[in-house]
Amino acid sequence: MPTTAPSIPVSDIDPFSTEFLSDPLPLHEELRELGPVVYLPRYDVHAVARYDDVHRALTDWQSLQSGAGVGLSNFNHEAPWRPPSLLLEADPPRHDAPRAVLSQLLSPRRLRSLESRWQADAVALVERVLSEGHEFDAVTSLAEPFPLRVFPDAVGIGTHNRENLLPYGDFAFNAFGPMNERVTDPAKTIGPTVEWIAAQCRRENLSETGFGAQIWEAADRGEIGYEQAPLIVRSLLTAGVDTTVTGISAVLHAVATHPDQWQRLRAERELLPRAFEEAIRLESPVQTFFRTTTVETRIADTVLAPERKVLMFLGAANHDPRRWNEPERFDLSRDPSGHVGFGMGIHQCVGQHIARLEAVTLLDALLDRVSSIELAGAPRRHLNNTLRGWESMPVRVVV
Ligand code: OVM
Repeated sequence: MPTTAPSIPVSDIDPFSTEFLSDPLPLHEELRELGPVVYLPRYDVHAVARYDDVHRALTDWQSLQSGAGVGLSNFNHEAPWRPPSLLLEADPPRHDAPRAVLSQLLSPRRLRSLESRWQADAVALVERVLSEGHEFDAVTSLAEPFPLRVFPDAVGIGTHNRENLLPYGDFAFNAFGPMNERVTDPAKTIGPTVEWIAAQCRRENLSETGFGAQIWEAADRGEIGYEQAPLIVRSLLTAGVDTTVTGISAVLHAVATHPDQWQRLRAERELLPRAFEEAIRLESPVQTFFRTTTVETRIADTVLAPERKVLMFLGAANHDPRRWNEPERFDLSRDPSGHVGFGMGIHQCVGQHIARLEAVTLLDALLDRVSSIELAGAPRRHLNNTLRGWESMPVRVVV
């Protein structure tokens, strides 16, 4: 009996183009509706955009590895732009010790000691911003300065040149995509920033009590090798700033455009963690990651050969109507748990508790003082090959 291989839908969509990144939602829908797996000949990769398939891909670390890189580049064939991350770009068993060190360090219990200082920092920042006026840019006045203040303090890096953290993270997230202008332009000048980051990771440049020093102490205890410690500190500095700036911007945009939800948060403060989670679902600050097949791998009805790159659309999965009712709505009545904005499985964001604490602490200080918040002008997107964030977000508040 003759058989025909089921044909895979093909799309010429470029998910890293300016056009796509400027308005991804209609193109996410197109990818979801073409089929569970869509071939993108432009990059010779297979795309997955439905919730169930993205969820399964994220949890199947045996067939879909991270060690060949979670960007377009396959580290088995191309040299990475920096030594690979021991967490993000590693598989078990090598992944597990660095992961265990960070997940203990960043556990909700260990973060409790930061709370009162961060609350004071949030109140000070909010009061200073409000004292200067009731119209301001929510990105440059709140979403950027708050993480840039509290997170490097917690890691224990010096105060000099901290502004390097944002362009470094921005570059690292762009570098998961193809070598387009978002990579090649900053590549010309990123060298000194990369060196500055490496210097911050050295033991002698870290304060004695921060996360950085505690990572080195894990090496003293033999939980990780000494050669691993600076790279694990580097993971905090790479993944810990632009992401939380983007997440805080996302929740600020959500409340500024949903006045009823702000009033509800004012009355029901216990909904704050859910508001953050729902904003992460809605906006999906990290839009995409790749995996690489280790063996012949079936996704839905498609069989992929080994060594193939699979592009997972976290943002599209978080808007899949098969999984979410009215996915485009910011809705504090829904249960957003199960979203894949922090990933899923063994690589699920190890810093999510610290991200949540930052966002909730800042919003709590704002809710105490601001009775309403709305956009005061058109917000402007910051385009990045992986992150979906804002450059600018003019807001008006009533105190
Ligand atoms: C890392 C890392 C982890 C998560 C995201 C990320 C640049 C980097 O371990 O360096 O994005």
